[in-house]
Amino acid sequence: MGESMKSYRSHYSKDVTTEDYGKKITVAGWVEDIRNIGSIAFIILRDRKGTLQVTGLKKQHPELFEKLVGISRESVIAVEGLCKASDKARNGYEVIPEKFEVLSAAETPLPLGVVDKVESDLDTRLDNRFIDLRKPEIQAIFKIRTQVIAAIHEYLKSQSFIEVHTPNIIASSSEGGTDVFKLKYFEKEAFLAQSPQLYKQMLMATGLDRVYEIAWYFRAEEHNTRRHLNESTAVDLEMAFINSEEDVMKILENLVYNMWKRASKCTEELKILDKKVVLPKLPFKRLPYDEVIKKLNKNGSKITWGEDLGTEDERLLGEIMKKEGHEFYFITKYPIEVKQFYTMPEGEKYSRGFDLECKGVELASGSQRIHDVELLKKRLKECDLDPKDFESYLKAFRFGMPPHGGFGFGIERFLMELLEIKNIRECILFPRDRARLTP
Ligand code: AMO
Repeated sequence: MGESMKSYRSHYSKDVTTEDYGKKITVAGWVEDIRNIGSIAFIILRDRKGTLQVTGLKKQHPELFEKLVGISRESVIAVEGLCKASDKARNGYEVIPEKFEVLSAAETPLPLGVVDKVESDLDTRLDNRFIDLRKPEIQAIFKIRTQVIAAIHEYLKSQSFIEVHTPNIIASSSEGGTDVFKLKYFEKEAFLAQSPQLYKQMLMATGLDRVYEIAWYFRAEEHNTRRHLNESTAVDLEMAFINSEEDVMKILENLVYNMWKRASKCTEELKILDKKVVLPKLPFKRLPYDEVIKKLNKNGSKITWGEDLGTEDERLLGEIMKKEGHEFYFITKYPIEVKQFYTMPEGEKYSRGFDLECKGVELASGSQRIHDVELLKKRLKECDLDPKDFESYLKAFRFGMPPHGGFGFGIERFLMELLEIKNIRECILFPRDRARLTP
C-alpha cells in the first residue's frame, strides 16, 4: 500500500487458472462495488475481461482494510495478494490483498452508474460515454464491430480488392445536394466529403480495378432520426470491367454474409447482449422497383411511380418481404430520376442503381456508373449541377475509363440490424448528430 508495485497486472480476471491458486498474483481494474460487512469486505474489481473478487480481512491487515474500504467506486486500483480457491466467489477464486495501490481515484458522485439497476437515458449515457463504455453490454457492441470490420478486410482482400484512403477535404460535393459541411481551406472554400464517391471512381481509370475504403461520411442533414448520423462510417467499394450492377450486388451479398458469419462467432459478446445471429440465405432476393410500387400500393401505400421510398414505405415493404420469407432484399432498376448523377441509366426511365434493404432499413446503395464523359456531363446538368465544379473528376473519364460500379454500405446501419439496436447512436463511439458535438 502506498509503495509502488513491480507490476500492475499479472493476470486478467478471466485468465486466472487453478494453477495460480495458492500463489501471489497482481490484478488491476476499476472498483465496481465494495461491500463492507465489518470484519470482511468484498471488493469487485472489473477489467476488460470481466470481474473478480478481492476479499479484505480486517483481522489480517487492519490498516490496509480501512484504506481499501474507503476507496470510491470506479477508482482504478492494482492489488497484489494471494489467489485462493473459493466456492462462493465469482470465477471460483478470490484475491486476499497484501498490498494495493490507487492508480487513479474517481470523484464522487459518479455522473453515470456502471452497474446501477436504473436505466439512464441515452443523452446522459452519451454525455458520459467513457463511463457508459465500461458496461460489458456496451463494450460487446464494439468488440463485435471490430470483428465485422476484420471480416470486411478479409473477404474483400480474398476477392483481390485493395484498400485505399481518399481525401476527406474536397473541393466539390461528392453526392450533389446541399447537405455538405463547408470549411475554409486557406483562401478557398472546401467541403467535408459526403463519401469517397468521386475518388473511388477516379481510381477506376488507373488500372487498380478493385478498390475499397472504410470511409467516413460527413453529411449536414438537418433531421435528427434514429437511423441518421452526421458523421458515419461505411464500406465503400468500386470495381471495374463489370458487365452490369449484378456483378456488384454479388460482391455485396457475399460481403454481408461473411460479416454476419463472423459476428455469429462472437459467442461471448452475443451472450452478454442476449442476441442470436442466424445466417441469412444467399442469394438475396432481387426486387425490381416496379414490383415494389405494386406491392406497396396493394398494401395501402399511396406512393406513385417515380417517387423514392420514404421511411414509412421502406418499413411497410420490410413487413411484406418478411412475410414472404426475405429479411434481406435488393431493390433494383430504380427510376433514373431518383438516383445520383453518376448512376448508369437504362433506357429512358430506368437506371442500374440498387439499394440493399434489411427488414425495412436501407443498408447500402450502389449502381453501375456512367463511364462516358459526355453522358456524365449531361446527367450533371439534369441534376442541376455545374460540370465546371467537377472538372478534375471528369478529366479521369477522358483518357480511358472502363465500365465500373460499386456501392456504399453503412457500418452503423449494419450493426443496428445485426444486433437489433433501435438507435444508430449506440453503434458509434462518439456520435455526431444535429445537437451533439461533444464529447
Ligand atoms: P448513400 O447516400 O445511399 O450512397 O449512402 C450509402 C449508405 O451509407 C449509409 N448512410 C448513412 N448512415 C448513417 N447516417 C447517415 N446520415 C447516412 N448516410 C448514408 C447508409 C446508406 O445506404 N456514394 C453512394 C454509394 C455508392 O453508390 O457507391 C452513397 O453515398 O447505410
